[in-house]
Amino acid sequence: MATVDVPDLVTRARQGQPRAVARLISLVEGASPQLRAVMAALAPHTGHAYVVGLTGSPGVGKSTSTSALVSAYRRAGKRVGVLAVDPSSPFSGGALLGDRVRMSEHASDPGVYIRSMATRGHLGGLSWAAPQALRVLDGAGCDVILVETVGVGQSEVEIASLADTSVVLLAPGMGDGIQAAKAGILEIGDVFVVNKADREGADATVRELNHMLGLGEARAAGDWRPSVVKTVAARGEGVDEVVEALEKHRAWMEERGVLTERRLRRAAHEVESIAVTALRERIGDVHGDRRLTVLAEQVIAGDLDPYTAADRLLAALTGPAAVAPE
Ligand SMILES: Nc1nc2c(ncn2[C@@H]2O[C@H](COP(=O)(O)OP(=O)(O)OP(=O)(O)O)[C@@H](O)[C@H]2O)c(=O)[nH]1
Ligand SMILES: [Mg+2]
Repeated sequence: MATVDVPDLVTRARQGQPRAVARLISLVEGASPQLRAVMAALAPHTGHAYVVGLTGSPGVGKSTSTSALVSAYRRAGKRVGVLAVDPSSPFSGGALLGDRVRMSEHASDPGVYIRSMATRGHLGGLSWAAPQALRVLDGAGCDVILVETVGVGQSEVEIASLADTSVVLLAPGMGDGIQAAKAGILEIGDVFVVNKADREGADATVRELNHMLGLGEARAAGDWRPSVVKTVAARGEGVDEVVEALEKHRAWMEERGVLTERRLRRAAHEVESIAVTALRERIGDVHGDRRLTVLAEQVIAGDLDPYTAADRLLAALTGPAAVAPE
């Protein structure tokens, strides 16, 4: 990949040039060595965006809801970023093509950035790349960032850990409530949306959901009681209520310092994941390294136990080359 003029690119991204934002996210996706400079330049401009994660079974209406939420936030004059993350695919584009079509009404709006990102095959995967893409969108001045995960499973829970507020979408008649309970999705939802409310069974799903949320561990007084909202995303119905529920949750978190707590946990996770990735890369380099061979020789000779050898290896890996914290 050609080297880029990082300060220039960051300046242009901050001015709201979509191509510059796209280029920065490509640097994230490509794990570019220039990322370090990008993140350093962006750091003073981050911390402003409100991050909302959207999860739910395939076809439940995540992209349609995301698009409707973009419209709602645009009406309120907010700059919006959309990140569609596909943890199961090594390619961006393909599986997300349909989403581009659904988002196409926003394609020419300069106040909206839409980006899909594949994270498989990445060292550290989702935990490594997605937060950095969020930083780019945040630094580019987005007020709200909507993160949709394509695919199911563990990634939903991971996305939840990326977001300030997590929205779980369900649809009537799919046994979705039960599925969600099984997948541990009930715990991560701050706001629940029963989409496709134009279909039969929406009220039953809302009841089922309210029941299951009530049955959960007795909530301490003052705990957040998740909102349940019915929508027909395809027609934009109920979307203002979703925005309202999101704002309510955000205000609740701000009042109690929960937002800061969540962001602290996220940043800690991000730092840890970068450190682990760096360490893993150095360990990778060490295969066939003379230092490792010498340690192995000492182990088979009985001169060294494997734990001490590992300690020495770690010390060698993190020692001279590493930058010690001040
Ligand atoms: N009847 C009805 N259909 C809807 C509604 N919202 C979305 N759909 C349709 O449901 C289908 C799937 O919607 P998407 O928004 O692509 O769902 P998704 O959750 O993003 O799907 P994946 O990204 O593939 O997991 C599309 O054909 C939508 O038009 C709704 O409120 N009612
Ligand atoms: Mg989708």
